[in-house]
Amino acid sequence: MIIKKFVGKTEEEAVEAAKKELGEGIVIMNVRQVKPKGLLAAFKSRQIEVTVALEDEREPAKPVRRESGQTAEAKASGMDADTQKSTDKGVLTDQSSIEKKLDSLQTLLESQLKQSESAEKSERALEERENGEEGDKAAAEKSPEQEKDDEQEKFIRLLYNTMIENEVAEKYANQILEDVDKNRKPNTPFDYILANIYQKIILKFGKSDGIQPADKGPRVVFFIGPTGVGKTTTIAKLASSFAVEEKKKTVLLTADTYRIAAAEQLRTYAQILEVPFRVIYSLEEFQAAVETFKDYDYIFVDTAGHSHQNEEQLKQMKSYLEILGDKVRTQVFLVLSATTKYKDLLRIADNYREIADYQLIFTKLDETTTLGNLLNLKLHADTPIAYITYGQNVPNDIEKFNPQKTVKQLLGGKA
Ligand SMILES: Nc1nc2c(ncn2[C@@H]2O[C@H](COP(=O)(O)OP(=O)(O)OP(=O)(O)O)[C@@H](O)[C@H]2O)c(=O)[nH]1
Ligand SMILES: [Mg+2]
Repeated sequence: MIIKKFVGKTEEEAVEAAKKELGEGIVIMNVRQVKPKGLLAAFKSRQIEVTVALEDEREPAKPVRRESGQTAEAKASGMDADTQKSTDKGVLTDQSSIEKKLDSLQTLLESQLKQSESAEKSERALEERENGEEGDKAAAEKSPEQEKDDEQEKFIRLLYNTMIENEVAEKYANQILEDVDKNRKPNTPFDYILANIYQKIILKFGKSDGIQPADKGPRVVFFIGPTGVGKTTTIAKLASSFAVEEKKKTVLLTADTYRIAAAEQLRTYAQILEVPFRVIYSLEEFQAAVETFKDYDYIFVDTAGHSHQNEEQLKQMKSYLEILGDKVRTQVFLVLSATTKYKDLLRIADNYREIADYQLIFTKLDETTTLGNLLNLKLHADTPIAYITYGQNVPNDIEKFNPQKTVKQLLGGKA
């Protein structure tokens, strides 16, 4: 894994610089404001520092030979001897310490960054020395201390249990930790292990782009999903952001003609946002509406929530998704509630997969404290989470999905 920092006037600028150097595959680990340094600092504007990671095929940093009293890794990570002693004793293997560590993940990432650089340097130095002279071999072959190994294992088990408590599916928790477990060495500091796990999960979430403008013509965006998950409310939140904040030409359509109240709900939002609204009763009406609004930026389509087991309705929805053909750019979002049971979510995701490729939106994060299903569904459906919603307030309670907060929570950080 490559981890690197980039600085820019804005987050976008820093991310652009990162993409230029490392390619499109980067994942953002952390974003923070940095104060300019130096004599003229007061005259310089604040900058944004973005830490990015890129999974690569290279081997992880090799273990570093122990130096007197303090491991080279601990030294490299800027840990003083006392801190190291306390981690050796396993002080970190309780929840409150992990929370503290997670609160300062930026520092962890930094120490890991320094550490891998310094590990490479030490390794090179070691190779040079070994090539140059005999002896010293005994020290290089020093066996790992069992006690430390046990403490590390305890630490990893604690993280595993925390993930399971957060309802991360066992198979995914195992996948993540097995990898870390395999690569740890007796002198790997806990900080390094934790930062490594954090990064692994962030990379598993990957990146998502959310709703994107079409190159030409409108972007037709469908919202599908089970009853009552918050499709209509989510459309209102997003429409507000696009129509009001970004001043994009937006129109709301509803194909939900099963309940009069459902159409009225969206009509009311359209009136408040002062955007056009249509109820669609047939495929022909749908095509006509898309034609009418061909100069618009976004056409949001609300659909009827129904049981994902109702094949007739699923088929009908599929025909809506397909009727526009290749000429019109579409995007589909499967809206899921974070409060739905894991097994049901899997079935829903599978059934809707048959009608479209979708990205995910998770609603009602305010109604649950366990976010494991976000990771489970991302990995099961192999599709990004684009947005999360966390309340009934339109337009505020929505944001683009940012895995950093969720991953901290999955590892026992504060909500
Ligand atoms: N707590 C909470 N409630 C939400 C959230 N999003 C939507 N709701 C509520 O969930 C209920 C259902 O929301 P709708 O937007 O009507 O859901 P829908 O998916 O359109 O439902 P149908 O059209 O019946 O399939 C409403 O009371 C919303 O206020 C959320 O993020 N958190
Ligand atoms: Mg609805």
